[in-house]
Amino acid sequence: GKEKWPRGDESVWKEGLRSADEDVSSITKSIVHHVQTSLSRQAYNLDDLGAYQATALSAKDNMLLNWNETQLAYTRKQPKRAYYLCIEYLMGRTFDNAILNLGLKDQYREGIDQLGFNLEDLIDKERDAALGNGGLGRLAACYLDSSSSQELPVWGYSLRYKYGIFQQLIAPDGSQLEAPDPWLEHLNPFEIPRYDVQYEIRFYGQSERTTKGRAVWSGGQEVLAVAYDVMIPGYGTKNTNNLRLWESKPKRGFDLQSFNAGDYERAVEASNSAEAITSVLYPNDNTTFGKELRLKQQYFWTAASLADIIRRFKSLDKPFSALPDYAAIQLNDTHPTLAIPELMRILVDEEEVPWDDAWEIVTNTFFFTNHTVLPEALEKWAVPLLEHLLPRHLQIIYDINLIFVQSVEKKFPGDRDRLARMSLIEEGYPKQVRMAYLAIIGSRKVNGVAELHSELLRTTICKDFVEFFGISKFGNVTNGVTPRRWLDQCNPGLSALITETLKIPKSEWLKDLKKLQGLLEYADDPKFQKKWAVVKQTNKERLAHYVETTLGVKINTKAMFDVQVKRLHEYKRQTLNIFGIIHRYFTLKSITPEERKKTNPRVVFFAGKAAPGYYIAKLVIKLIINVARVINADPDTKEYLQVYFLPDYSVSVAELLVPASNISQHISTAGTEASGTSNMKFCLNGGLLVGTVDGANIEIGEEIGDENVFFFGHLTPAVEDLRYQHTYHPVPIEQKCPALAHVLNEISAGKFGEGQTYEPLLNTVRHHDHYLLTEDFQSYIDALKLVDEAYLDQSKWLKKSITTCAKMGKFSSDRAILDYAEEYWSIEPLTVE
Ligand code: GL7
Repeated sequence: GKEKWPRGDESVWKEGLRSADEDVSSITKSIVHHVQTSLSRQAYNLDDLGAYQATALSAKDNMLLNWNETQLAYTRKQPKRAYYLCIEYLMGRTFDNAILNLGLKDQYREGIDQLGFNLEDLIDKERDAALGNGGLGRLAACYLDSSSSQELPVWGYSLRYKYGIFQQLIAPDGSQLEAPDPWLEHLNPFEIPRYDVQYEIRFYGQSERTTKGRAVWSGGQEVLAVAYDVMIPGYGTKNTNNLRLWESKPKRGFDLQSFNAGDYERAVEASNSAEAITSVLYPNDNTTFGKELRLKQQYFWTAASLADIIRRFKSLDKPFSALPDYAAIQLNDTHPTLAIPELMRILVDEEEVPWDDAWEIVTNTFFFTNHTVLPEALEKWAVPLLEHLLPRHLQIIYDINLIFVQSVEKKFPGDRDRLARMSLIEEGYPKQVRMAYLAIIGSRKVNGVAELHSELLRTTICKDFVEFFGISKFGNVTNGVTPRRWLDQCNPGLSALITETLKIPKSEWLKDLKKLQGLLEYADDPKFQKKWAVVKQTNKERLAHYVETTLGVKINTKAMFDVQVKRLHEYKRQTLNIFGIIHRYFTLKSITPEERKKTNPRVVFFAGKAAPGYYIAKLVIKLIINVARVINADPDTKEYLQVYFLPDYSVSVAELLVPASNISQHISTAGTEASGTSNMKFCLNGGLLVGTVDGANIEIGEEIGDENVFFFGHLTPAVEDLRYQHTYHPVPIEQKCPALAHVLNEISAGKFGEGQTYEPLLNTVRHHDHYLLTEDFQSYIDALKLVDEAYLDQSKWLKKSITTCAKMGKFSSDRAILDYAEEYWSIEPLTVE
């Protein structure tokens, strides 16, 4: 029998219930209260950091009320839920976004003002939650914002890394240095520890098969997973979803036996190894790093998340066959693929569900998104490592494979090559488990992240699986970005201008981004264009101010701002950009001062981190910085060309860069960038795009009109042929592309510092040229020339800029998350009253 609740006198309880602080005076009261109690500080004697913390705690209280009501509604109404498993979430800052989504920013500004502080200063005190590398992690963060805003019951699951992505420092010689990111040093006001939500996670040990395909897994090491919850407030709704992060802890504080024997080091060894699991985010983007600790992270996170999901499902008192009616689990890339054998283990070994029934449940519960076709990013785990760390899971993977391969043989009798190609186990020394294949066969549906990418998946990596399962299993959901953070929050000037022009409340177009189309009728209007230009100029000045305070340089804000910010990767071709800059510099030097005056002044910004072990990517950073040094100091050209590398790129730095761009560059070799998402952010803020016919650039062109995009370069179908040519019929670079050859020679000759340093980088272009710089360089230069010409006619340019923004509606992450909800997960919105 359930207890009656509340205990005691209900009216006393009710009187104690807190309601939201929505007016200025309750907000200031709450802030002062937190100063006195939570921070234990003298109320009158407070610095910005303290004021930020108290204010953030008051915002958190407001979110908590909504969070509680949302979770209660989910528990009561028992809707089908979706769980988004992503090993990284690049959240950035929370406070500003929270008060915007709560609709309380004006009230907070006024309250902060009354207390003698400035809201923007306090916002700047927050450290980014940088638990991700790049696009993949930021996409996950946008999807959480959209799931709450669209009132969809979605929870995220990930790891609570003690250290996020490293902090990037630049040494005097231009090298990247890495420093730790101890982001939890100060109190994190936005997380709620859940010491009562804990699971034991096993590693190593032995697995003994028993009967009916079951086994008993025992021994080894047991580690505790402790939950921390992060609230995800929706925009203009009470719905507040949850991001649950797991922290690893030793099951026992220390080993008492060793401790009593005086061996203190030994006593804490196991506890250190348990804590190591969630210590640090792996800093690789689009490449695998096959280390045991990474595999431990993956299993720790998926096992804890599944245990949590299953516990919640069991409280519903339904048969296991109903799991797919109550839960959809999204595998974001292959990192959580161990969830598939783990759910089989839970169902078969622990719940005694027959194997075939269990497999039916599994393959109706999981969904898999692939985020890249780069071969170096496709995860494979060595069989001996898996066997050592997760002996039971390896058995299960072998059993899944046996049954699968038999069914392939049945459909395509005698096709040995096909069996070898499709097997989950890749032969070799050592044998390896192909995680993408496991994810494909264990999921209900598979998708890519832009039209071109999804098509490439169907015709390459998934080809055999399309022939086996049929085409309908392989879909596409083009990525999106949240217009709350990436327009309203980062570009308040533009947001206000849009609202004033559309004559509808902000909340309407921010949740239905196609409404931006209403701007089209003003695209030619000189008055509107003027206002549009003023907003851009203000954003450029804001960025210039940031650069001045961080790098100590003054920037010409009248020049065109050209931005390329993203992880350093050969396929993204920051090299093309810096070589193009050198080419432009030489051209400027070769003309008369009078001719120079007629050119279009340009300031180029780079930012981005290189994986610490990625030698060539680090060389590119060094080259950019040393080229910038020479060019920025040259009195002949400095008025016409300036180059800056902004260190330590982050979500917060992106929020300054994105609104300030006139053009941004997305110039990957065709067929390599699965989607890209910053391309969407720049265009949404009225920046024009210089890009290759790749990833989501293509769909952006389709939406806004190809005449508004500066496309260049070879198309995807040509790439493979060209690579073949480069390997078997190489043509010297001097012949293929003399302009580029000249640039490389000048670098070699020491024009930008010791030429020898850059040889390994230059050789990647001279030989093989896998990313086809020599093939695309000339058309890239031509495209930039068109940019210069177009920029001369400001009225035409502004029309392009306005049109671009107006037609970006498709790229809201609201559209993307609704696609997933309807076409994949079969979940429905649930409004919290
Ligand atoms: C990525 C893709 O490289 C990027 O193009 C895409 O926009 C993003 C989100 O789908 O996923 N894949 C990947 O491994 N990383 C990405 O950013 C790190």
